[in-house]
Amino acid sequence: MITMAYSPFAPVAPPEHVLGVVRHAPATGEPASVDPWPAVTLHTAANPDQSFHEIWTSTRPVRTGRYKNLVYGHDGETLFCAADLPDADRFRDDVRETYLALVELARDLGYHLFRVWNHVAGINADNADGLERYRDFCQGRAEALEDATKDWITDLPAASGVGALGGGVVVYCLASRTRRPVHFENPRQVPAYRYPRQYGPRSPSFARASLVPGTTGPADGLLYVSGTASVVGHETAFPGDLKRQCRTTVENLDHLLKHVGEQTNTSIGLGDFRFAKVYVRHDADAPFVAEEFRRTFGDNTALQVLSVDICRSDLLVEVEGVVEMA
Ligand code: 3EB
Repeated sequence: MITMAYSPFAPVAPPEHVLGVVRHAPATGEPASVDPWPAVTLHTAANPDQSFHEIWTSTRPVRTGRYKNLVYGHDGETLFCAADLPDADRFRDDVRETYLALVELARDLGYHLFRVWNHVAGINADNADGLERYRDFCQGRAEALEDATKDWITDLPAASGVGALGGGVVVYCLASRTRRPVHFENPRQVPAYRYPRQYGPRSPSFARASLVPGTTGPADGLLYVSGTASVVGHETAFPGDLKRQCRTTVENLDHLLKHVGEQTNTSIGLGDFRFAKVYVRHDADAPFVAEEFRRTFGDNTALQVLSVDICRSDLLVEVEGVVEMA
C-alpha cells in the first residue's frame, strides 16, 4: 500500500520504503537523484514558507533505479518516476523522448500510468519559434502518447500542467501494476484531447480523473483528480475574475465527483479530498485561495498552495488532488 504526505521535513521513513519525493523548493536544486531515494526538486515556492516535501511511501520494500533521464522507485504495486529537463529554446523533442522513456519503463516493469504532474517554467512565454512553451510541451507529449498505444485516448492518465518559478520542465508520475486504473472525463468539460486548434497545434493529453481501485474494488480505491480550473466546455469562464474562477472550479470538481460516484456506485464529495494542491497565478492571491479552498474541502484535506502560472494565460487558479472513495 502507498501513502502520501505533504511535509515540511524530508522523509523519516526508512529509505527502502520511500517511493519518491518531490521537493517543492524556493529555488531549483540538485538534479533528480535516487540516493537515498528517488527525488526531484521543483521550484514552486515563492518564499521559504511555501516549501514542502511531497512524499510517497510504501509499506513494502522499494526498488529504485534510473532509466534514460528518469529516476524511479517501485514496490510491485506502484511506480513513482520523475525527470527534470533543463531549460531550452524548445521542448518538443526532449518532452517526447522523456514521455517515451516513461511509457517504456512503465511497460517493461508491468505498470499502467495513471497520474502525471507536469511543470513548465515560464509556461506562458514563447519558445524560440514564437510558440507558447506550454503548447510546445503539449506537442512532444501528444506525439509520445499517441505513439505509445494504438488506443491512446482511452488510456490517458490524469494530469496537471502548470508553471514553475525556475528550471525547465519537470515531469513526475505514478503508475499501478496490480490494479488497473480507470479514467474519467467531466461531462461539463470538453475532453482536453478534443480541444479545438485555437489552444495549440496539439491538444493536451490527459483524462479528468483516474481511479485506482482498492482490494475490494472502487469503494476502497483512490481517485486522482486532474488539475481542474475554470474551464466550461473548452472555454475559460470568467477570465481575470479570481472569485468566479474559484467558484467555477469548485462546480467542476463537484460535477466530476458526482459523475464518478454515479459510474462507480459510490457517494463521494468535496469533503473526501484527502490531499489537494491549489495553484495560483499571483502570489498575492495565495491567502484568499487558501481560505476559499479550506472552506470548500473542510478540515480533513491536506492543502498546499503553490504560486505558479497556469497553462492558459487567462486562468488564475487550478486545483488537483486525491479523493478517498467511500
Ligand atoms: C484545462 O482544463 C486546464 O496539460 O496536463 C488541466 C490539467 C490543464 C492538466 C495538462 C492542463 C493539463 O484545460 C489546464
